[in-house]
Amino acid sequence: MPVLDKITSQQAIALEENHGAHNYHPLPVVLTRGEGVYVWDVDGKKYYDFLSAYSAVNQGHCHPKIVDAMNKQAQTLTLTSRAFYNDMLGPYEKYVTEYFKYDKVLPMNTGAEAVETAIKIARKWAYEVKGVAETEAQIIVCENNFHGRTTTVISFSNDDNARKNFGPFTPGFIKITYDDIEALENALLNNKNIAGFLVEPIQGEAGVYTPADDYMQKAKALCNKHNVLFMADEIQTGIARTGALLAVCGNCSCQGHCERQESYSRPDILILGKALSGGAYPVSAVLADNAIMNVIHPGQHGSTFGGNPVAAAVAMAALDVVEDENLAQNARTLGILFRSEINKYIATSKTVKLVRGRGLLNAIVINDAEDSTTAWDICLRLRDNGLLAKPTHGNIIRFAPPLVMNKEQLLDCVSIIIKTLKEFEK
Ligand code: IF1
Repeated sequence: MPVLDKITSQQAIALEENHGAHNYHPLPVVLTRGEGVYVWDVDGKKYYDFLSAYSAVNQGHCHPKIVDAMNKQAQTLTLTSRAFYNDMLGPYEKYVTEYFKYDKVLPMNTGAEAVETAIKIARKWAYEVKGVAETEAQIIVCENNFHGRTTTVISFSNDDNARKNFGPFTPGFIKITYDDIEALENALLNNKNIAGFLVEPIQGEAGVYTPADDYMQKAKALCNKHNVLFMADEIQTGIARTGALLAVCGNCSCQGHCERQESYSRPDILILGKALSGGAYPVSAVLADNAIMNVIHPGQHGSTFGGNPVAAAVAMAALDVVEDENLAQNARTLGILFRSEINKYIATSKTVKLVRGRGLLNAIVINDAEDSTTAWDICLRLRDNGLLAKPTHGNIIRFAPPLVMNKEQLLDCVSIIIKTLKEFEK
């Protein structure tokens, strides 16, 4: 069969089943097209996308400005490697460092690679600047974290499914309870070997677990006090998703650009991915100031594709869109509306325990055993009713639509969700 022939859902699913590794369990829907907040399946049925490719498509599917930048650059120059200079990387590096207010950026491709990069930078900083004895550096991480799938990153996961039979693991990580500032203080006390504290401002995979409003600020202050790098994994929470340019900004509406962020919770190492490209292309980045980033010298880190001209063009367009279309403010306003509408329903519901989140990164917790299939069954029914979402650990459904949604569309989605949930009330 020629690969470009139209195929049915059943054929597409069978092909993946037969020829692809079984490392995913997708919701049975086969998508062929996307535009803004919508996606269409191979039969032409239209859905609201309430996952946004795990918060990569914040700017909406196939945003014309991003697609245009990608097309133009793809026709001009796609890849030089870093063996030579190219005329897009420098302008992108200037753009992205000014955008997020850091001295330097190290460009990579996927989120996990950017986390690996941040870990390497933090360790090198610990040895060469802080003065930790070689091989002794430790990084503090949180329980129930999700930072990616590489062997080092899963070394400090506590998800059995993600770890089992993938060892031996990389040493040098200390795990503490999330959203527990005392636990962080205890881990920092009397330990001179800590290089950094790596943390998600909101834990996505753990079910959109949202910490206390002042957790990030307090963690940052403790890191400062103990000369430890505060490393924020904003791969999922960043780029306007939670109602501010960065989630470490908490409930402030500064879009990451204000004094409050500068003085309280500005990460020493900022890790970005996903929506840095609007979901058009794999683009990730690690940002830091010179005192930290300058520990990296030629030959010590890199990637064939990192910082390629297409990635540079796409990322600049994607970040332009975030500003042009005021996506942080929109996510903030619609998020408040979403949670208040869902909360009205929850007051009458036996099926849903609670809704939580910030901006347009939200989740509902289903009132059923953690290992029951209720959340999955609800997602199948949501699909039938024209809205795509995916369960996460422990009977939780994540709701994260593209940030280009408008109020009318959001209320339409709320009514689809409530109508569907009602079908599950006992
Ligand atoms: C999968 C979750 C989301 C991330 C944070 C790094 C990475 C991710 C905070 C790695 C990636 C994705 C990967 C995806 C599932 C998904 C996910 F459910 F696992 F937790 F988004 F919520 N840091 N998260 O969330 O980035 O290397 O994938 O580019 O299928 O593994 P990546």
